[in-house]
Amino acid sequence: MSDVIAAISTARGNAAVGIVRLSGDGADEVASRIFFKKGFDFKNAEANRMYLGEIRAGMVKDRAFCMYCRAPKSYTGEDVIEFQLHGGRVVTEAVLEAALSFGARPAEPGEFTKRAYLNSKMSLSEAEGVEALIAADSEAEAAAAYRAMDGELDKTVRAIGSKLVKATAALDVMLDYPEEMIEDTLPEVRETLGEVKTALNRLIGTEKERKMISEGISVVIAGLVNAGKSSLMNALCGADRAIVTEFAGTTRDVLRETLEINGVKVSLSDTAGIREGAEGAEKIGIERAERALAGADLVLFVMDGGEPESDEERELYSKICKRPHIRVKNKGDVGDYPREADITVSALTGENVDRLGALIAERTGIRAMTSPPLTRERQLHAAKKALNAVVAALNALKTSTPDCVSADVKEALEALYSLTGEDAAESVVDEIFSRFCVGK
Ligand SMILES: Nc1nc2c(ncn2[C@@H]2O[C@H](COP(=O)(O)OP(=O)(O)OP(=O)(O)O)[C@@H](O)[C@H]2O)c(=O)[nH]1
Ligand SMILES: [Mg+2]
Repeated sequence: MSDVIAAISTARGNAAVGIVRLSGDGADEVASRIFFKKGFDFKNAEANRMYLGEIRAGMVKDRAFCMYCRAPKSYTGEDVIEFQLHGGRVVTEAVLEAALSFGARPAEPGEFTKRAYLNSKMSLSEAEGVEALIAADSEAEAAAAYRAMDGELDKTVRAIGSKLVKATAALDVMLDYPEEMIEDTLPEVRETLGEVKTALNRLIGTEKERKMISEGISVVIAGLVNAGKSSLMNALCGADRAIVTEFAGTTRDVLRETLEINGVKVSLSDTAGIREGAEGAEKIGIERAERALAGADLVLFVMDGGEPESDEERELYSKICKRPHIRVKNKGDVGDYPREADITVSALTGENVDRLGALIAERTGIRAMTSPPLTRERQLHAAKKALNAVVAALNALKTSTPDCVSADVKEALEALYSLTGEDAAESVVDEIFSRFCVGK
C-alpha cells in the first residue's frame, strides 16, 4: 500500500495551464472530492482519458480536465490522477490544499519518479535521464538526456553485464570440475573480459563528451590585432557584447559569454589581438589570450580579409594549427586577398555568420556521437570501478586461481549494475531523487 502523494507539477506563476498530480492507492478517493462531472464516477472512469468537469477546492472553482491512469499502467506504476487546471498560483494551490485536506500528503522532490523506479517502471539511469532532460539548457544536452531516459545506457550496461555473467559461469564450471576444460575455458574467459574492458573504456570515454555537452564547449576567438575578433564575438552572440574600435589593441581582458550555437552549448571567448612589442595592459591581455588558447576545445582563427596575408599571421597560425581550429577569413565584404580559409564571413554585415555557427557545432562532434553518454558523475564512478575490477580479473587470470578471478568478475558486475540501479542502496536512491524538482 502506498500513500497518496500530491504536488503541483508545472512551474509557478501565471500560465495558461497548471497541473496538479496525485499518485498512490486511494488517489481516486481524494480526487472524487475535488473533481465533479455529471454521471462521472472514478470507479468506472476509462483509463488515460481526459474528462472535462468542474473542480471545487474551498472557495475556488475551475473548469478542468481530469485524467486517470490506473496502476500499473501509469508513470509511477500506481494509480495516478492529473488535473489540468488553469494556470496561476491560486487555482493550483487551492487544488493541492484540497487534496492534502482529503488525505494526500505533499510529494517530496522527485518522489513520482522515485516511485516509478521502485515499481520497476524505469531504471536509475533512466530516471537520471528524466532529471537531466528537465535541467537541460541546450538541444545537445536534451538529446543526450533523452537517450539515457530512453534506456540506451541500460542497454549498453546489460550487454556488458551479460558478458560478465558468461565469464562467471565459465569460471564456476572450472571451480566445480577443476581437472577438465581448463585449457579451453581460460582463453575464452580472457577474450570475454578483454571485450568487456574495451566496452567499458568506450563508455568511460564518453565522459569528455558529457562534460562538453553539459558545461559547454570552450571556443576561443583568436588572431592578430584588428582582425575583427570582437566584431565576430558580437555577431555570434547577436548582441553588442565586446567593444569594437578601429584601433589595434582594443581588447585586453578575455571576454566570455555562454550561448547556444546550433543546439550546442558554447562558452565563447573573445581575446586580445596578438602582436609583437605590446606593453603594459595590452601585454598582459596577450598573455591571457595565450592561456585561453591553451585551454580551448576549438579555436576560431580570425584573419583580416581586407589585408594581405602577413608573416605575422602565418607565424601565429603555425602555433594555432596544432589545436582543433577553424580558419575564419573576416571582412569578406571589403577586400578579397587570397588566403587558405575554412569559411569567409563578414562580422560587419553578418554574412555567413550562421554558416560559421553550423561549422562550429559540426566541429564539436557532439551531434555525431555514437555511444550513449553517461549523464552523471555517479555513473562514471561506477563504470570506472567496474573497469578496475575487470583489469584486476585479467591480471588474476595470469597469476591466480579461478576463484580469485571469479571474485573480481563479480565485483565488476556489482559496480556495473549499480550504474543502472539494480539493488541500489536506499541512501543512494534517496540522494539521487532529492535533487529532482517537486512534482516530477
Ligand atoms: N568592413 C568590415 N569591417 C570590419 C569587419 N569586422 C570588423 N571590422 C572593423 O574592423 C575594426 C576592428 O574590429 P574589432 O572587432 O575591434 O577587431 P579585434 O580583432 O577585436 O581588434 P583588437 O581587439 O584590437 O585585437 C573595426 O573598425 C571594425 O568595425 C567586417 O567584417 N567588415
Ligand atoms: Mg577586440
